[in-house]
Amino acid sequence: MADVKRGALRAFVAAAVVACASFGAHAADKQITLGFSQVGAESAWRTANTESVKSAAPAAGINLKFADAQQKQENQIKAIRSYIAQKVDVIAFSPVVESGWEPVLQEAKAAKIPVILTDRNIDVKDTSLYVTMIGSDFLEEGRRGGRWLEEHYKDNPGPINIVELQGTVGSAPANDRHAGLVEIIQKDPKFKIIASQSGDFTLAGGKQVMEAFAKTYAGKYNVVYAHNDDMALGAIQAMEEAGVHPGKDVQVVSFDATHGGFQAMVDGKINVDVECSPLLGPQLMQAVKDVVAGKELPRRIKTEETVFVQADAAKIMPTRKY
Ligand code: GZL
Repeated sequence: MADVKRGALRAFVAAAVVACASFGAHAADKQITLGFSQVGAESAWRTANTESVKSAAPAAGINLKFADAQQKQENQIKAIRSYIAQKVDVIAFSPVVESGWEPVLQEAKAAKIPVILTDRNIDVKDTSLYVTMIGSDFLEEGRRGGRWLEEHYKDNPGPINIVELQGTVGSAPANDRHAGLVEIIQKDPKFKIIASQSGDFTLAGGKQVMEAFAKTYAGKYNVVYAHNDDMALGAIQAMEEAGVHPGKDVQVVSFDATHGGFQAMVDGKINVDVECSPLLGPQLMQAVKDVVAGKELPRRIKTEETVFVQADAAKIMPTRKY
């Protein structure tokens, strides 16, 4: 009888050890499941970003659950809660705005599910709520736009009046592309932002805002500073309908350097396009694998980017990936 009891005890202990080993940790041979919440499909940049994430997951052997939030924070929060309930291995998301994430990220932390930010950052006191942020430095992007204006107008006494098409209100790229511009131009009083309004990163939004600006500030603005190519392309349509020649009568500064932005530079309608790479998928999948493997990750993984000007656009355009 004692042997039977010893055998049952040994079997129980072995089962308990296996169970403990896999609780919270990830059995080496089990496929990783990643829950990803995407902002939406508001721009060409976002489409390229989604494609990068969706193609990188299978290439990395990762099972991807993907949700499009139609640019609504409540939809992102719902998706994250759903991933927690499904007990995914890792959650990643591109936060539509910077604030309002503590409650749901506390729930992910309590569920021991690591969170990775991609593309946009969040404003939280407890930075343990996410493992790392993979994406661009929007403040530097804004500075790059400002420095181009500084150089372009260095021999012009001004005044140089700027109308600004801002991205989604409260989003990191909108906040920082504005702040980076201001950091540079505030050094020279000839520059003045005479109007700023959000076009929500969409072509329609950019056109609508620019139609109003073109009326209110007809003949009084020198620069359109658009936080992304989609809004710049909408603004170009509005300016042309108002009889203005974008890229000539008015300098157009844009961000993303998408195919549409490059084409507009080739057509002489955008003067400078500050690159912001959407191709974050491979870096994200590597970070997911590293987190699951228990590796230490840097708090910030920055994407390397540059600035493209009209004169180089035709030569470079065939080499672009998005
Ligand atoms: C930037 C990204 C922005 C792009 C827009 O990383 O969050 O959102 O600049 C996109 O085109 O809509």
